[in-house]
Amino acid sequence: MVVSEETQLAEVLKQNVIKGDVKATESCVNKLLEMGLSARKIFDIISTGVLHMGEQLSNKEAFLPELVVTIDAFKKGLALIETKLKSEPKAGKPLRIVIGTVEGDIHNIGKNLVKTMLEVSGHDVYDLGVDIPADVFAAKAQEFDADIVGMSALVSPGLMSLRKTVERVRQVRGDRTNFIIGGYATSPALAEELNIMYAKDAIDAVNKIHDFVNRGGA
Ligand code: B12
Repeated sequence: MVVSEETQLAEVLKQNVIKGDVKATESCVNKLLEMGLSARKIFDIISTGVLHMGEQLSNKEAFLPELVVTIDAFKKGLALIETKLKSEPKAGKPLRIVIGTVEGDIHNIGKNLVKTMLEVSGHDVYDLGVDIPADVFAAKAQEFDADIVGMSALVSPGLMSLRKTVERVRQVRGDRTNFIIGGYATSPALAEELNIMYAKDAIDAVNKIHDFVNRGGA
């Protein structure tokens, strides 16, 4: 099988992001742009690098400092394609999404990645930040006229707040707002129980929201 120069370079780019090699990441991104690869495809490659490192961290095959340098390389690569990304045509209907990490939880790396992925997919995202009480989610969902509220929950005590947020937002918004959850403390079973969406990672989040739109949601 002949592997194209583009495919080889894409793999090298992914590895450079994983290693957190900023200079090599920037050089690969520039080369791929010169070769005519779309900003969206380059974004997918650099994101895969971060997701890979995220998985390694979860499996205890890597440590937090390694993820930090990976994210730095990702951000530097992203900066080179950001303008082009925004101007490329997007697939599907854009939604209004409020995202945040639930009360009692300060983890934000995964949430930030999901936010970036949703934004580059054309959605209008309002990021509340971390440790967000249910009432704040509900007020912002109403003010922003959100189609979707996205909640990140990595610590188990945060699940009480997640449930409360679903309740509060439903009180204010009825069925005009749907939900998507993710993070270590969440699960497909919890999502099923609450009749909301679950995403295992940022790519899955974009796909689930795309499916939601195609099913006629929002
Ligand atoms: C990094 C980390 C930290 C960092 C956080 C830095 C930061 N700015 O976020 C620091 C060191 C500060 C930290 C602190 C703590 N942590 Co911590 N932390 C982690 C660790 C190792 C990795 C998380 C991470 O960033 N992964 C990389 C990202 C890319 O992956 P991700 O988070 O899974 O996100 C992806 C998906 O989950 C999904 N997703 C995530 N959010 C969302 C949201 C939406 C809307 C959607 C659709 C999808 C989605 O998409 C993301 C991108 O692909 C996890 C271990 C783990 N397995 O998760 C423990 C972990 C979450 N931490 C844990 C704990 C206990 C703590 C502390 C309480 C420790 C302490 N005693 O102080 C404190 C938290 C205090 C608090 N109240 O929040 C536990 C939680 C256990 C539990 N069941 O409660 C874990 C699971 C470690 C463990 N195995 O014990 N932590």
